[in-house]
Amino acid sequence: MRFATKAIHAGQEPDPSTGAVMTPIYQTSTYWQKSPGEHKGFEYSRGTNPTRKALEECLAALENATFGLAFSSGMAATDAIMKLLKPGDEVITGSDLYGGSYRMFTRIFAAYGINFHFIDLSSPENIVPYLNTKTKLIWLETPTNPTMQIVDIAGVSKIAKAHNVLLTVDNTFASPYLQNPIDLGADIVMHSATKYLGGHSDVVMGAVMLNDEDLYKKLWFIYNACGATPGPMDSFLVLRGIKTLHLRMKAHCENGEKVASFLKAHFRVDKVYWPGFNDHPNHLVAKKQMRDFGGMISFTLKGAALKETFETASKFKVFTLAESLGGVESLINHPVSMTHASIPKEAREAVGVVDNLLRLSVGVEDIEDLLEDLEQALR
Ligand code: P1T
Repeated sequence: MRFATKAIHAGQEPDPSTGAVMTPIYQTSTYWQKSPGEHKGFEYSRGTNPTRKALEECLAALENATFGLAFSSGMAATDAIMKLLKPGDEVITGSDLYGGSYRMFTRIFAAYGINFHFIDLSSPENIVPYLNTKTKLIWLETPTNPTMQIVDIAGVSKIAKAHNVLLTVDNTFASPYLQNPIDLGADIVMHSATKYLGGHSDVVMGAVMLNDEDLYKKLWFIYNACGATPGPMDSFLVLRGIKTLHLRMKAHCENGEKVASFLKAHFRVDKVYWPGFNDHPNHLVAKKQMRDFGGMISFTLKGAALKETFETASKFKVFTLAESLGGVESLINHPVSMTHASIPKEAREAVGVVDNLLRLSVGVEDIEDLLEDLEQALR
């Protein structure tokens, strides 16, 4: 099946008990057993639920993976993957990363004896000096949050495979519509399904997709044993959101390109971070591994201090000042005080997360309204 067909149908059949065309919300915590252990494949909803199962099959299909797991948030998905590691293990990851991932790595897993190297991943060879026998995982985002750096997934995968190190790609910003890391050699794909997969800013969820059965079994054990699994209502919402993923992403990309070009030409704007520009440092890699360039854009306000940046961020009327991204509505975010506040100043400024940086999640509203809003807010 092709992408749009998978988005609408994968994992979903008319309900066997009623013929309902849409997957029902199986709002139950537990399931009848005829005699102990004799049941229809479902025992207890922390581990298995039919609505969640349909979603997980759909998620796997979108990433061309064999297995899918849904978690109660993107962070819960990250947490489960990190629990594959043991004290003394080392992780190589990017220096530009979602603030919550950085916080979990440095303040939760570092305390359990896992060592993290935060490095510039713009060139795969940068990884080599950090590899040693303790290296067990490479964790990368591409495009990165919030400066839209592009990491060459196939290039990193080649190095990871040669050293027997697992590669996980956080594919939240691209969505499976724009990029499929498993096809490029990644072992695990992770998503904050809160974003483009859900698509309507009405649910918090995480997803993990992979091919290796042993690894899937290990992750399923953690998922069931630790229990950060989503309920049936949230599973239904993401399953429904995914049905329009391809339509929404097309519109996000179209609007994104126009907003990026508008910003680039604006006298109050200094840097614009968007992988679709020819002069983006890894534009050619983006062109090779992504189908389009997405609707996430960051920019700096020329010469603006924090106060002026706050004033500008508060002037938007169509873009809503809020954390998160990937919904149909446009959002504006100030990374330093919002999504990336938990990263120390020195570390974030080294990768361009400065006081006058603003991040846009360009939604699918009428482009003229979005450009007029930018025009009035930047006046
Ligand atoms: O919020 P949650 O569903 O737990 O997902 C965490 C997460 C993981 N990875 C990336 C790349 C993310 O962007 C996020 C969440 N990010 C935001 C809330 C944000 O506004 O950037």
